[in-house]
Amino acid sequence: MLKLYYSPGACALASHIALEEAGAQFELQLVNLREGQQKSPEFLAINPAGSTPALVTPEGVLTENAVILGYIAQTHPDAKLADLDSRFNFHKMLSFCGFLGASLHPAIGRALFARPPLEGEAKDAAVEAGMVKYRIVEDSLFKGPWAMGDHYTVADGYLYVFCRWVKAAGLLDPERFPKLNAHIARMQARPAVQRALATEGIPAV
Ligand SMILES: N[C@@H](CCC(=O)N[C@@H](CS)C(=O)NCC(=O)O)C(=O)O
Repeated sequence: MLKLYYSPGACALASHIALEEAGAQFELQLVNLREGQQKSPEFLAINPAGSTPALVTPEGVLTENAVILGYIAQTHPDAKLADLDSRFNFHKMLSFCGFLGASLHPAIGRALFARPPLEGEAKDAAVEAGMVKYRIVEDSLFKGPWAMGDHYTVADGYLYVFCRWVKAAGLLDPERFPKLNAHIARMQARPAVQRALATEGIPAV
């Protein structure tokens, strides 16, 4: 059985949604980031980087959402969570996930979750730098109606996590980001997403 280490509302929600969409057999293990559980020896033995998500599979541990998402899509082909017939399309999807994980996530994470929190001009500058990444998604990377085009993929759950953060923070103006706002609504209508939110005890936005 798969085991996902997660923290409510954090980026592991993307992997959680993918497991729900896949109809996978899995269990969840909470890592309390506020209490610093990610730095405990027990968790560092799972992921030495001290971050969630981590997915324990029968073959070993996988980390990094982009990788976990690709693994879930490939190991649950019947769920059709990626274009598994086209090597190019599959990797195009991973490119998108790579942008989210390597570029957008650190930028918006710094703006919203820096410890200690940013304030004043420093916060404004960080928010602006973060929202530049959402502009790239809204204007260029997002194909519609789903991230990669006509078909839902695991990349949609990943995009949703980050859109959820900025929507909750009042930063995703519907007039400036119509596609991303519509995507949030489309995601939150999916039963798998509703199950993941309910299990993590976090609200829709
Ligand atoms: N690129 C990694 C980022 C993982 C990451 O930074 N996770 C955050 C939660 S969103 C975390 O666990 N941070 C640990 C901490 O705050 O110390 C991924 O996508 O899996």
